[in-house]
Amino acid sequence: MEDASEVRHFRTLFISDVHLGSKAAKTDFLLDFLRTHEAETIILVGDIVDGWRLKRSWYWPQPCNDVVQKLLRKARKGTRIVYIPGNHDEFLRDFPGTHFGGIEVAERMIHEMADGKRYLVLHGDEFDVVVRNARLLAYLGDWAYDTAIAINVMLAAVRRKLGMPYWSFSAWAKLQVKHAVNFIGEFQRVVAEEARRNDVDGVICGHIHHALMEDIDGIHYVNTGDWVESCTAVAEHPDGRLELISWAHKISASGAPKPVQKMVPVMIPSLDSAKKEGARAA
Ligand SMILES: [Mn+2]
Repeated sequence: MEDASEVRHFRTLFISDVHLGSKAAKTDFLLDFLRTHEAETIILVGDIVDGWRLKRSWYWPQPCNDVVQKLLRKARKGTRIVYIPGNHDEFLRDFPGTHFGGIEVAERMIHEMADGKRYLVLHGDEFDVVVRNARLLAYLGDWAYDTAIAINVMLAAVRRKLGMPYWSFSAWAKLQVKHAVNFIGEFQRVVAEEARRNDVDGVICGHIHHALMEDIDGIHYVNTGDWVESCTAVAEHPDGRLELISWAHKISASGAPKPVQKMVPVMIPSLDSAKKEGARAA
C-alpha cells in the first residue's frame, strides 16, 4: 500500500486557480499537497492570488501565508518557480520578466517536457472574448479572431488601470448555466487552436476550473483545474509523462487533514459580490 505521507518527486508541477485571499481557497489541501510533492520546476498557471477579492475586503488567514512561505521555501531550496498571472492576479502582468523571492513572472511560456514535446503554458483568460462570441467570429473569419483577442487584451489593461474588475467566466457561468457547458467546450477548442498556431504539441492552462487531459484535434489539451473545488494539479514524470492528480480524493480516502471550510459548490470566490454587481465582477 502506498503511504499517503510519502513524498513524490516530479520533474514539473503545474498548479492554477488557488484563489488565495478568498474564503473558498482550499489552502489545507494545497499545503498537504505541497508537503508531499516535490519538483525541479513548479509552474503556477494563474489566479493563485485573488487580487480582486482582496481589493473588496481583506481576507488573508494564516494558511494563505503558509502557502506563500511554502512556495518561497521551495524556491530557496532550488526549485525553479515560474508564476504566470491570470485575470485574478493580473496586477502581476505589469511585471513580466521580474523576480520576487526567487519566483519568475512570465506572461506565458513554452515548456519542453523530458521527452522533447513542447507545450504552451498560459492561464487562458485572454480567450474569454473569443469564446463568448465564437459564432460571430467564426462567421467573420480569422482577422476578427485576432482583432477580438487584441481588443480584449487592450480593454483588460484599461479596466485594470481604472481599477475595474475583469469579466469573470465563473461568475458568468453561475448565472448562465445553460451556456456554461458550451463555453467550456469552446474554450478548450480555442486554446487548442492557439497551441496549433504556436506550433507546439500541447497546451497547459487553467482558468475554467475544469481539470482535463485530452487530445483535441491532435493537440494535447491539459487543464490543471483548481484549488477552490476540485483540488487538482498536473505533474510531469521524469520521462515526460503527464499525470492529473486529484488531491481532494486522496485526502478524503486517507482521512488526513480536514478542510477548514466545508465543501460547498462554489466555482468562484466572488460570486456573492458578482451577483450584487450584476455579474460583471471578478
Ligand atoms: Mn482565471
